[in-house]
Amino acid sequence: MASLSGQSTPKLTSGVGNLYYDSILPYREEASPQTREFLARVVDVLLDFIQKVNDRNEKILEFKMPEDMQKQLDLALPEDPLPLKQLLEDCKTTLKHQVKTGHPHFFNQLSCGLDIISLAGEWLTAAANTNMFTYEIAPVFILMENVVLMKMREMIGWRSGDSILAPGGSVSNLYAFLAARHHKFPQYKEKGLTSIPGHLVMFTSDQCHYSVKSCASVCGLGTDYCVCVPSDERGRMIPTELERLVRYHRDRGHVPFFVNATSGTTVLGAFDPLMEIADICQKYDMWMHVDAAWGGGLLFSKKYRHPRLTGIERADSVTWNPHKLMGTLLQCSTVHFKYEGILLSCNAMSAEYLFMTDKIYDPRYDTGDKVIQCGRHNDIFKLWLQWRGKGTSGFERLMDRLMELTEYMVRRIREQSDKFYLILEPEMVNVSFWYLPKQLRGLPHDKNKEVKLGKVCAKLKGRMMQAGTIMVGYQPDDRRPNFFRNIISSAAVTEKDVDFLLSEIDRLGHDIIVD
Ligand code: ABU
Repeated sequence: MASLSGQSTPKLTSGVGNLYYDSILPYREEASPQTREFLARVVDVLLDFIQKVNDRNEKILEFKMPEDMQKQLDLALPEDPLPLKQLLEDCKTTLKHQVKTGHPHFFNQLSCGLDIISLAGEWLTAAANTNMFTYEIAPVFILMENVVLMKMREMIGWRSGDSILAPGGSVSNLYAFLAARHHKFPQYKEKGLTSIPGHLVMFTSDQCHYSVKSCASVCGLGTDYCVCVPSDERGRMIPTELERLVRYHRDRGHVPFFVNATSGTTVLGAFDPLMEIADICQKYDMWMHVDAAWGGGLLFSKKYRHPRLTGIERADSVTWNPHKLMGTLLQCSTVHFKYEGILLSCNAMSAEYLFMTDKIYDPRYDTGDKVIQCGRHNDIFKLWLQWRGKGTSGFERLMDRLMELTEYMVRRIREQSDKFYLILEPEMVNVSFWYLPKQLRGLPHDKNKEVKLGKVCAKLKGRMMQAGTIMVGYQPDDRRPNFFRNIISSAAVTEKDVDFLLSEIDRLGHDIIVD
């Protein structure tokens, strides 16, 4: 593959390499050429990395134990400045040891891949280096947020509402919790706990993301009052169990007020039945939040949206992370509300040094008072640019492709049932499976064998890391010991990569022996 940077090893001319930070912009107004050369070589380093990320012959990582990694790196913060040539070397060394999460053989995380248009957006964002709290310092980006978030609300099924970008899905879920409490107990903001007539209780499935439980801890309910509703064998909340638990708590004088339904659970990729949950929320006057951080992307797909997300329009709030299935660069998380103005009403503190009401423009364009943080990173441009590049239809094609590849993987696993055990039929791009080394093939499948298969996961993952050729995550859940969770969320993946993944697992694992 030809070099993306056009240089075999990006190097600075000695005239620039020996300069220090105070010999280029902004310290030296006349130093544009030197500044450009330095930045151009840094870009060359980035381009070389991107090329390696997309090269199937490259390893995903050269794993080193932390103590050995430390020996390979000079991380010390010097007393005196270092020259630009050293800083360029630092950039190269950093990327040399970085895991290539955009590599077509990286299946380890919900966020995989390296979308080039979104990357271009992130580079521009860094250069613009602005804060998102007021229109006066981020005019274009604020307007972009309005356009993108309105479109996302429309896709959920709402004509109006409120939305914000937050630093990750966990914080998005926290925003939903805060808005729900504010909606039901508007006095809470001023009067605090005294305004609540009993112990608040929230409900979520036993498969939910741990951040939902963290809301109960952070917001003073206590984790005992985040009630885990049992899920069925496929990881979906059981609505009759939800209703039973709501009644149980109501009958004890507690205040059931918030239900989190998950659309795309982190491990199994399960979708809670939104219609039935919405009926229960309506019956008992509870706020319905949908954590679609993972599964939200499927809203683009006519083929896969239903029945998975049917009923999402009945929710009061929705978390949806473009940095997951949509492949927007990390991080890009959104949270949406059915009610216009709820974020300001809930969170505004009216700091006079930022949110003056006598500005020359309509202060409703300032978003900073909607949030509990002050400074807010610009996460919109990379999404907006990516959406312009793909079009809505491009995202739909991506969703359908990722789902089709997952179906392909399931087929291939079934065809090799001596070596692989599919744990359940996936609803999304999470494929849960065990690998059977030769030692465990041909034996009846029982709990005892599952324990052994669980031990295989840890050993095999260790071998994957040492070989550096593939990465797949594993975890236990409350029904079974360790099992693999494979994620196909990268646009780089093809059928050939799925075949490579399965054959590489077998190459690395066939001789594993466990007790
Ligand atoms: N916030 C959930 C991310 C988990 C994962 O990538 O596996």
